[in-house]
Amino acid sequence: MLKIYDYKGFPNPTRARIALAEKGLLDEVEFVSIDVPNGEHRLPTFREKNPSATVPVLELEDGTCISECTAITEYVDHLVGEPVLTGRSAKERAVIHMMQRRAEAGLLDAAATFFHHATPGLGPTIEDYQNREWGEKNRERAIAGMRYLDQTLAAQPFLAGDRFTMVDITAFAGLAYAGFGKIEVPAGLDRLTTWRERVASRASVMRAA
Ligand SMILES: N[C@@H](CCC(=O)N[C@@H](CS)C(=O)NCC(=O)O)C(=O)O
Repeated sequence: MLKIYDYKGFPNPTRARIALAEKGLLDEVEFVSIDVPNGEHRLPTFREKNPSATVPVLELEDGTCISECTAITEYVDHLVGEPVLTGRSAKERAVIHMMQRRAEAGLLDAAATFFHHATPGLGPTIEDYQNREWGEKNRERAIAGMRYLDQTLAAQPFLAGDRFTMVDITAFAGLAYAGFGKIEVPAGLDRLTTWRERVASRASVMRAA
């Protein structure tokens, strides 16, 4: 059986759970909880699975460990058919990966950096280095990311085009991370707000989040 090491409710673990739920695989996976707030992910036993010491990690039956939500999503997307989250044609796959990186770097990672550097984050044991100025800079980056994604939705219903993809999962988790740090979505980003409501009402998201 596939295993996922994660911490339920945290934004990146939620990405993997939504991808699994979209593919109808949520019940095919054994979830192992890693106590991130108390630093279990930094122990040598966990670093053997993921040297970056982050969750989620997918462990295959042969013991291969896959970290990074994009990689986990690629894996589960190739296991079973619909819906396709990472694209079919060369063009679709390229656009999805481009937009995925924009949503990740420009929103999710920026919001995470704000949370870890400019707020108490996960507490003094985990936040052993904080740079408030860098954290604050990343609040601006996250808000710029929101504005960019809002603009993208002027021309299309989902962030990589006509269909729901892993980009939507990443950006949805990015907004959740922004919420953790109390970064508000600026007023007037109505496309982003209605897109978020649409994504939140998907059965997969309701099951996974
Ligand atoms: N790029 C990674 C990010 C994973 C990540 O940062 N996960 C957070 C939980 S949401 C974590 O494990 N944080 C541990 C820490 O900050 O020490 C991915 O896509 O999986």
